Amino acid sequence: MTKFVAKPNSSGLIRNFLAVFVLAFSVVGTANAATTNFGPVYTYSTGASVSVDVAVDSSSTILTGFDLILQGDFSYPTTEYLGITIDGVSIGTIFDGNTSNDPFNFLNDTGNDFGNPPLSGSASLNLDISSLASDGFLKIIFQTGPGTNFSSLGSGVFSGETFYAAFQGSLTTDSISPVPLPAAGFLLLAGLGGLGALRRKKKS
Ligand SMILES: [Ca+2]
Ligand SMILES: [Ca+2]
Ligand SMILES: [Ca+2]
Repeated sequence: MTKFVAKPNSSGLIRNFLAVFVLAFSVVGTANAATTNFGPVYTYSTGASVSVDVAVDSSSTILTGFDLILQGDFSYPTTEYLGITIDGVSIGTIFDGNTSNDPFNFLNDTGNDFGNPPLSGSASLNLDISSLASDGFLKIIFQTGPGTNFSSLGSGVFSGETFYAAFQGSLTTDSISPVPLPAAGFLLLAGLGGLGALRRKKKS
């Protein structure tokens, strides 16, 4: 007889357990995506690097996207290429004709003559930036390859300025809720402890 009485109670316990389980993991999984635009920034000399500080939420943990629009005379893939770093971490080399050493989707990984029309590409990333973003900034550096030879562009499409190369785009970051895993684990344990207490109460 007690066996039959126990059945509805135990299914209630399972429901409670699942509720605590779902709560614990939904707290951990809370994410906050943000996209921040940068540029345009310019270079006025051949072989120069161009840097831009992108303000990001200091609690950002993952860099998930990098959209880039640029104008510059990168028409010789063997000598005219562009290295990209974020806070010193290499993202890859573009316009070197090698699609396997960068995450961007520029067609054939090649630039164009005199930078016209401007080229746009995007990259899906999964870069841990929890330490890089803690100061609230990600510094992008565009480093032109040593063999890059720019021809003067009369005026660019970005602002009418005269420059050798121009860069603009956006970074997309994600931040996981600061609720740490141990806290979620504690919730789970508390839930399980509650179940044990209920069971003991029923037995007595
Ligand atoms: Ca490449
Ligand atoms: Ca930083
Ligand atoms: Ca060139």
